[in-house]
Amino acid sequence: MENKLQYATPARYFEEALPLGNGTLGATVYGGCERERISLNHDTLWSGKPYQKTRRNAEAAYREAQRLALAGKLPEAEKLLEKEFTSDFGQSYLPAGNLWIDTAHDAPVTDYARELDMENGVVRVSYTADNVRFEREYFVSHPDRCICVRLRADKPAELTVWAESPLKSEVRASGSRLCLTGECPVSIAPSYARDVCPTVYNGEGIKLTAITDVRADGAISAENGKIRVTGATETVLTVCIATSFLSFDVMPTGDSLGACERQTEAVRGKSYESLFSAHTADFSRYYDRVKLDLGFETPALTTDARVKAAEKSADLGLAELLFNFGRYLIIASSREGSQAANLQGIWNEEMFAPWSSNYTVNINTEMNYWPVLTCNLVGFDMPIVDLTKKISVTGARTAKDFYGAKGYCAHHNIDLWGLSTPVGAQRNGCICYAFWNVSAGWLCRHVWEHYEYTLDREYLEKTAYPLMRGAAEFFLSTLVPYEGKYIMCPATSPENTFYFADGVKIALAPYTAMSQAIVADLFENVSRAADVLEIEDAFVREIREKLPLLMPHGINENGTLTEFDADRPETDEKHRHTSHLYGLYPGESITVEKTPALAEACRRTLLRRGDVSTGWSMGWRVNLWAKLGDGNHALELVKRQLTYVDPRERRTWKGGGTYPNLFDAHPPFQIDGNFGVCAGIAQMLLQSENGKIKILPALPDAFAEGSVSGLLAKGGVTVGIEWKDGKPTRCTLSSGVSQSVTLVTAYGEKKIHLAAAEETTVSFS
Ligand code: FUC
Repeated sequence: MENKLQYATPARYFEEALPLGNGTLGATVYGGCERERISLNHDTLWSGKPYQKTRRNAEAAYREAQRLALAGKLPEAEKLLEKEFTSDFGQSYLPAGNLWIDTAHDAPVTDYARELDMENGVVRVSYTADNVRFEREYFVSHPDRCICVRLRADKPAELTVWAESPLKSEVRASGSRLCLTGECPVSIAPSYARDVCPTVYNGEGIKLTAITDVRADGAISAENGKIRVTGATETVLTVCIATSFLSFDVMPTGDSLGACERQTEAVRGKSYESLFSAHTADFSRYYDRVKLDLGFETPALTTDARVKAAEKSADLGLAELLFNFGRYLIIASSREGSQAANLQGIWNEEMFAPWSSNYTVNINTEMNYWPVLTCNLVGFDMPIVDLTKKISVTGARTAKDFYGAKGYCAHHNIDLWGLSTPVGAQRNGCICYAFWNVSAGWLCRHVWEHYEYTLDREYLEKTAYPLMRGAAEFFLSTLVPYEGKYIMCPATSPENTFYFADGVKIALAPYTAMSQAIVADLFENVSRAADVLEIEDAFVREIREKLPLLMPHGINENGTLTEFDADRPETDEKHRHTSHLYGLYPGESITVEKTPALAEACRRTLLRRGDVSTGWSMGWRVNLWAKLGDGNHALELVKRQLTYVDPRERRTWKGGGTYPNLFDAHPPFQIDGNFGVCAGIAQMLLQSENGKIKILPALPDAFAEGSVSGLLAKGGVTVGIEWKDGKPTRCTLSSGVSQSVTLVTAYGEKKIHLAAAEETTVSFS
């Protein structure tokens, strides 16, 4: 079983260091001997304060752009939107700082080992120096809301603990405590637009307090802003972090110092052993829900060496490791009540992180949540539901101001404050990402799926349906009639462009496959939700009337799926986004059985786009191939995603792959690819849609024998599978409620009845 990441040297780069987290607090551990670095994060540490952008003439510009687009004047429509519709970029996710531990070793280090034990959420480092054996253990506790580090030496040793932060900050040491206080800028530019605004501190930004409390069996003293420990064989550091963030719509005036002090006191009253056991019991309870065994031998190599070696000879155990790492990262970065996992989950060391480490919702944020429910982590998806709630508030104003529309909408970027307006700041070419108004529809797929996996009617009625209804109302009030159908007009297909005329590249079309597919998906799900809730009103009637009238997919002359309104000449045949395939995955409208011609068009599209792409893009393609039932091609993509990326090339923008710490490389690091590939591997084994549970729907030939337990299918059915020679031998199913399900296997379809809370075993021979 592949449950560990292992290394023989300390990390030099972030992409070699090991991430720990409890959804809110993040710690990235380098494992240095002479000097240890632990970088610190808190998920509410962002630049900015509550804000809502608007543009005075936006609605008029939108209407005029719509008229121009319908008249075929696409470049004019695009320019107009660029100048009159886009507004400022959003705010950034910021680092809290670093905790440093200096030791007094001056001898060479031997017998070094560093590992991430994913089952328990623990990092361990051990080595020998000066004939002393050093052993360290690190974890981030959810029950006790703190970062813990225990440093042991088999002879009394000394160390110095200090901290610093790139924020406006100061550090004080007194007694056995180190207190870092800081302030976030109230405004900061994104990394790609540092020219557009300066970094501004005016006292209104979020405040931070991080208290490191030191206990040791030796002497502890505070000296020059640092804590010094001497003559100790055991030192325990606990770090509590609090911020003044209260809510996206309230000034951040919370008492971070008071909150942090209270938490520090609460932790102080507990022994290291009790902190450790509460943490491991909590973490492993979730991690152990799923067990995958693909039966491959684990080679005696460190994890980074394995990834490198896999380029020459396949190491398929890495697929199992990558799957488990995805589950590990969910538990560490997204817990009920935490902020949604952002572009880097919760792990970021930079003031100007790539793409502000914010929420890019034209694929990236949603991809973070693809594996959550199938991997039996119900509840860990709630942060994305909460994110949707946030934009249902800010996005109502955006819908009104920018579109004169009902309901709510958001565009391609969201931040802690619920940014919902189009960004781009009038930059040339910004429309390809900025003018994209269907994100609430995509987010609502997650809102709905929580119901599908839990059958929690109260959640559906009180939380999901109102959110889905608001998003659908926006679409109902913006759809326009066109050639006997309804379209969202104008529209883009995230970040792709086409040649409008010789040498004229544009992004704006009268409509696009993705916008149409997202609207159709939402309307379909609203209709299903209304059935469950027995709602039959004018709104539901309109949804059901318009659903069959939405402009459907088209197929190009070369057999690929049409991305824009027509068979437009591509500017980049290998483009990383596969937005037009939304209906295949994550949507469900295209399936090999129901819509074979469209499924074939998707297959041809994927072949044309090729396999080599950015990390997340390959992650998406694993899922798309799995949905097409082609496990072998899906596995090819997993192997590609395992391409070793040297951390020194973190900003080269060369092909995607995997860093030594298994973080996905766009490059640079983006966590979405980790979650995408995790979901894709799950989809090789289990898919559930339209009342059917598909067992091993896309098993690669190379995974001939194995077993998995604890996956979750829609309907809240826990599924275990054992297989041999590529075919299932045994399947176990259990559900909290009694229900009938249709099992689809290589042997055909079988209807079975599941009694509430009883395990049903189906054997195949
Ligand atoms: C989308 C993608 C980019 C990148 C960014 C964060 O804009 O097109 O490749 O992943 O999000």
